Amino acid sequence: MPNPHYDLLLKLLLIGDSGVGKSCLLLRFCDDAWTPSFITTIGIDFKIRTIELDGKRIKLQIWDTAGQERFRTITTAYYRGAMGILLVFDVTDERSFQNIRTWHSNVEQHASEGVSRLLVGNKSDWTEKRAVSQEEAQKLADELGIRYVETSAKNNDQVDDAFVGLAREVKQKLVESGAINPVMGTATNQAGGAGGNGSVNVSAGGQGAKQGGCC
Ligand SMILES: Nc1nc2c(ncn2[C@@H]2O[C@H](COP(=O)(O)OP(=O)(O)OP(=O)(O)O)[C@@H](O)[C@H]2O)c(=O)[nH]1
Ligand SMILES: [Mg+2]
Repeated sequence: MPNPHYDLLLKLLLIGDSGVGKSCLLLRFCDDAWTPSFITTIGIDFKIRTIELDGKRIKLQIWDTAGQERFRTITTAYYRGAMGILLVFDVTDERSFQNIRTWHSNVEQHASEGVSRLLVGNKSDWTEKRAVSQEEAQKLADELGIRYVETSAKNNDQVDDAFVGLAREVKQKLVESGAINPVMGTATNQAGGAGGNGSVNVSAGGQGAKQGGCC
């Protein structure tokens, strides 16, 4: 039966060191909210937002992982089902930038082949504390063959661009691979889901389709 609420379901994943602002980016994108307090993520969480792309309703299921090392086994299990991954660092924290190489090799090791990736430098509002230049970050992104976006969850700067841009890239790849047709009505094969509606089955780690939550 056709799903009346969306034409395509995409699963995105946020990874990066603890404290870089992954949960704040998600809170900003899904709820347009901001909090200065740091409540570290325990395990994994997710939020949903439906956007419109080329006249189609795209439901984004965005998984937010804990950056802390002790949750690494749980969080890595979610890489496989991701269609797009945001590798987030904090532009005021050099170490979080250096660790991007490790996060990227984890993606190479555990995510599905051909997954779309985006490098995100968060906290761009905090100019006086900046430790990583835009040029430096762009150079790394070029080396990894991915795009770079600088965001501020606090000031709501480029947050939509980051998530929507990645969703657009994922959708484009699905069209190019033939998993969905350009108008998303038919030819869904393994990426297809509900009633030939172009929905993508993105269940990961045995999680049910709840509206948000934690392991
Ligand atoms: N100035 C500034 N601070 C931010 C921004 N985004 C997040 N923060 C702050 O950074 C801290 C950590 O943010 P979180 O989103 O919880 O970090 P996280 O990456 O989810 O951390 P883990 O869940 O432990 O992996 C909080 O105190 C936020 O208020 C931003 O864009 N600008
Ligand atoms: Mg978090």
